[in-house]
Amino acid sequence: GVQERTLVALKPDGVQRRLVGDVIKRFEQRGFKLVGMKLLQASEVILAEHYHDLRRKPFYSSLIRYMASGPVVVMVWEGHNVVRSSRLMVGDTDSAQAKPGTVRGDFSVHISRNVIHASDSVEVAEREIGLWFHVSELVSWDNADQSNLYQ
Ligand code: YYY
Ligand code: MG
Repeated sequence: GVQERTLVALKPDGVQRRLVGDVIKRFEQRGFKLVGMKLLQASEVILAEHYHDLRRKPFYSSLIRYMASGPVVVMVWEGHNVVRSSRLMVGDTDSAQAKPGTVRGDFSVHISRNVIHASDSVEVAEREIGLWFHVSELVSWDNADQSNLYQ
């Protein structure tokens, strides 16, 4: 896609380990545009909606407990192909398989504490952004350096 948006979230372990700044830096340096961001304690209700497709998995209840164990930082990033690119920047779901240079490959060792979330498709991104953000919390603004990033 063209100018897509995606949801990226630092999970509670990522916040506890002071990785928020590093992750923001990676997305800024890549050339993506931050259009929404907040720190919050996620409720079980929003987490159940967020991970609805995984509700029958054996790891589901521990996943929800982990995600509710402390604050998360949720962000919306915009740019060319940002959904696919952010998945590549985040790395494999299983930290043990995640390549060095990815967030998970640089900062985590186990799938159950893999530091970060990123939407896995454009459709899912739209649903997740709508779940975590009010429309009024998203800001449209122009890159001053647009012509350095795009043709
Ligand atoms: O999108 P992504 O986060 O890479 O993986 P999902 O398959 O959507 O699973 C969401 C979340 O669940 C994953 O980031 C860690 C956790 N999880 C787990 O604890 N154990 C598994 N076997 C699979 C996923
Ligand atoms: Mg997923």
